[in-house]
Amino acid sequence: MRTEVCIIGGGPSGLLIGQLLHRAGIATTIIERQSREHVLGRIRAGVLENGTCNMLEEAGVGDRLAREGFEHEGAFIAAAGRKFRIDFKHYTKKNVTVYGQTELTADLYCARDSAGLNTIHNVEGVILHEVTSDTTYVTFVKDGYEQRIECDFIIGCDGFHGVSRPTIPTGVRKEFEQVYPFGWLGILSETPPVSEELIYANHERGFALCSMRNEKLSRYYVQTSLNDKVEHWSDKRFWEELKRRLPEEPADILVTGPSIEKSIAPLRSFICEPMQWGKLFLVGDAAHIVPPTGAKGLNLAVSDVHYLSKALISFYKGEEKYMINNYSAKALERVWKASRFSWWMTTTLHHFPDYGDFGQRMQEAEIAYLEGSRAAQAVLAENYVGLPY
Ligand code: FAS
Ligand code: PHB
Repeated sequence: MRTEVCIIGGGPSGLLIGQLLHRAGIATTIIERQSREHVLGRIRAGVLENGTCNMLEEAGVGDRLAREGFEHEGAFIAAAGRKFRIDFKHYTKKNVTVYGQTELTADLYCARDSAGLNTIHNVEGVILHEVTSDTTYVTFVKDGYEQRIECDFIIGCDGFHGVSRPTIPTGVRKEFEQVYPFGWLGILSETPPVSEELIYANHERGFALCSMRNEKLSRYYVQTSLNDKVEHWSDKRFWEELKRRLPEEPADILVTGPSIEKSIAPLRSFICEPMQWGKLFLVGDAAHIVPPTGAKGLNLAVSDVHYLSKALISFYKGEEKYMINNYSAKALERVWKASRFSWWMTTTLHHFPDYGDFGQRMQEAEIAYLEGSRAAQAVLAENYVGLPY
């Protein structure tokens, strides 16, 4: 088969760029390793930047988000038994929106179905061929039969463990990585959120985060050690630990209940340069990973989509090739800045076993300075709502 743009990966990146290219009259085929149910069963990001909401609106999938998303004008930082609010709206005139990645992915699948676009699930053995030539193509196996897609361009939206990034030769790509000495244990519970806005809590026992999906569905996280396992954490143990890491007020009103999802995710910062090679472009987690402390992972994928969709649309209109040739440089500018913010939130709010007393005091001083400085709060706010594209 032949298409103009072959997209590897049917997660939020692949679906969103597929939708934007379709609306510009560009043909795409998405090939996805998992079933649609598997993709839609992932519980991941929860906070959308202002720019992400605008991009979903531009893609024609903003209606349910506008109806069901929760606008948040601020968030709390908790430490040393107290909490203080960062007023995003006051410093940036913008807010963020709480709307689960699962919902966003479902909206995008629905739009793709309505447009009758080609999405092939449960593929295996995806291989990218002749990526630096004008005859690039992708092969894969579906139901035991090898298939081939001829295309003009390939977009690698296949996440951190995908096949696209490794297609760029090791001599060409440079990878930057920081693995953090802890993970996040996250649970979803059908309980009312403990707070109307998110609480990011620093504690000597470890970081905790109180988030939500709606007024009846809460999302909580606690920092865990690297060798921790989900089976070590009963619901009872989780709730007791979460309460110990929160200030008295939220801890006393926390409504607990059975977890309906429980998982541990490792934390790393990772960036691959360049994000393009020949006819291959990397988007989202295929190119970079940020620790979720800054709520940037999904949002960075969307800004990559913004830059690349504009570049491809310009190319197919017969305009100059500058945008296509400059995609990686342009995307990486924002990727590094968002990575810095995610790293800063992570190193400021988590407990690092090897920090020692001095390191712990530096963290406390950083948070105390943030509490007392309008300038420091303005910096956090403008990064959290999302830097301009
Ligand atoms: P994705 O990983 O979402 O999608 C890649 C798709 O490619 C998948 O569907 C995969 O099945 C498919 N694929 C992989 N290899 C393939 C192959 N060889 N052939 C075909 N298809 C292939 N971000 C936040 O902002 N906040 C959070 O709280 C948060 N929590 C997270 C928790 C976990 C456990 C993980 C892994 C990530 C989390 N993230 C979070 C980040 C996450 O939201 C990503 O940034 C977001 O999913 C990026 O979307 P994609 O780039 O589409 O990658
Ligand atoms: C979430 O609701 O899943 C969430 C929110 C903010 C973060 C990370 C995760 O920084």
